[in-house]
Amino acid sequence: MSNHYPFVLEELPYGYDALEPVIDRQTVEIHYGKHHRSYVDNLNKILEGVPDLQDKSLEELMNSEVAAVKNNAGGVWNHNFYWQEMKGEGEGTMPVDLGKKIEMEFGSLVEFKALFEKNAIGRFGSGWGWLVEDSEGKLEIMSTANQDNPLSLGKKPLLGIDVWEHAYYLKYQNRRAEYVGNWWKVVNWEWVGKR
Ligand code: MN3
Repeated sequence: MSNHYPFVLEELPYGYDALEPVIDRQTVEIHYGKHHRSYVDNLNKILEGVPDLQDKSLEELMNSEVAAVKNNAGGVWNHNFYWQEMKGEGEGTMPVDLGKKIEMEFGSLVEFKALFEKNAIGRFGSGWGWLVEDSEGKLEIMSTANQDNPLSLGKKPLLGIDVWEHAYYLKYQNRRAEYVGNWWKVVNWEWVGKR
């Protein structure tokens, strides 16, 4: 995958209906095919006229002081991540190392999930809820607004849930909490553990 201009829409790692019933086919079609694609297209359109930025990586562009560059680059990165961290066949097996680390830092998997959900549900307006690792290897739950990303704060995302309404509105309408609660069923823990 090329990590500079022109950016391409990463292939969806499964079919549009693979995340059913947690995330319905139509939501994936629109979220991936329209929203995610727009971030890629908009970023390319902006960079077309700015040769200085054309050799910058997505991560570098996410730190841009130009809001449109930062927002669209973040939109591309965040959605690449979102599709990769999920899978269709139900909640994957938690890798032992990750499970131990979560237990050590949050008490138990149940307590971790409750905190993660509360944080994601409480994000005001559009944004993302995250599990991140800081520079000392400590886990932390946080959220960001819009398409901001923890990388810009020196924290590495391990898990991130899109809580923009477009991620859930067709199926859940205003019931963000229900979407967040169901979302665990499509988390690919093996993938998360590899990070
Ligand atoms: Mn989205």
